[in-house]
Amino acid sequence: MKKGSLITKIVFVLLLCFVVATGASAGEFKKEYRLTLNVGPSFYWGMGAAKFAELVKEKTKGQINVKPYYSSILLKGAQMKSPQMVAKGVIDCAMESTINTSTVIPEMNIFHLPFFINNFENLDKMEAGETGKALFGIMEKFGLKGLGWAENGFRQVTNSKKEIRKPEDLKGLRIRVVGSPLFIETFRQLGADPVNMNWGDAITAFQQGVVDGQENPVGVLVPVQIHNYHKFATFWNYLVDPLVIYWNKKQWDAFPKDIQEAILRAAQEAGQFEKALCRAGLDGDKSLNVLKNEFNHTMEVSEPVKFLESKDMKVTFLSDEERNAFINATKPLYEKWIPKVTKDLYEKAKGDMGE
Ligand code: X2X
Repeated sequence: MKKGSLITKIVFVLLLCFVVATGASAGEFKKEYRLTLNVGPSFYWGMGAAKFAELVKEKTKGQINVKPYYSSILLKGAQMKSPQMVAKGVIDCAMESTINTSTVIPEMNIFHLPFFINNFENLDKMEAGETGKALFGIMEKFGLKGLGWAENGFRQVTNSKKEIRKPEDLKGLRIRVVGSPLFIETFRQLGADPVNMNWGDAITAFQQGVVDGQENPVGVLVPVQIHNYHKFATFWNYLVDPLVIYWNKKQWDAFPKDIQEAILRAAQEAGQFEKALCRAGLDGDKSLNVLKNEFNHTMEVSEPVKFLESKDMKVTFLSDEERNAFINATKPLYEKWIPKVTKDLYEKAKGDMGE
């Protein structure tokens, strides 16, 4: 045999081995991993999901392709169903509000007890502390692997009728709330007339005046241009909904270690980015600086309160005394809801917050 042809043969065999090896590893993964979320791509939460998909691709060197499916399209709008669908493996993963996870995992309501958490510091401590650990443990039992936290934000109430400064101001107002019993009970307790509705139907309801008001954080209020429908906002930070990035556990457990690590890092980083979007202009310069220095991102609306005011909204902040009236009015709910979130988790949350 000529020397040249032997080298050609060796190169050919090596090439074949390479093709088989890479082909086999590409075949381990699905072409697309479907991620569900409840809002559209222009929301800060939607931008966070796009960031997660981008970072997963980058950190797994193109091996894992996550595609966000916005506006609960995979759930036909039924926003509370994401955990079941991901646990069953019908959908691969999610970036979802704790509210939308709470009918399946009631312990998530720890974030939604009215006037319990009150500020970003407390929330961060809970997520990083015993509360976060316990919640991820509960999710695992349900077939979901929690990867990291992001945020929708502290929720504020808006309406088209009048300024809200005291519980009596809510009397008779038709307020759209998400289909969670805790939200319905909270607004009933305050004397309002809560209307349970999926987010997918809410904008039409605002446009048509089917409801007088709603409650959501600035990461939703600004992109959705709530000022087109409502003239009054009360910034009362009454509760918060973090977002959880989670994956079907069975699928997750089958991923190789390096892929798991890469996706985890993507979830942490996307969470940090998305939180900063939602907090920008609400925590001094802190989040604006994170966006600028770590993500080279400039906010279109860097001062959400001023932005809403510039659109002729009346934005009301409550005095301590006014706030106390709401706290007292909603306190009776704790008796029923602490057992539902469990006393143990409630104590863990208080411990994390240093209370
Ligand atoms: O439905 C809502 O209000 C929203 C968009 O905030 C959630 O998905 C929890």
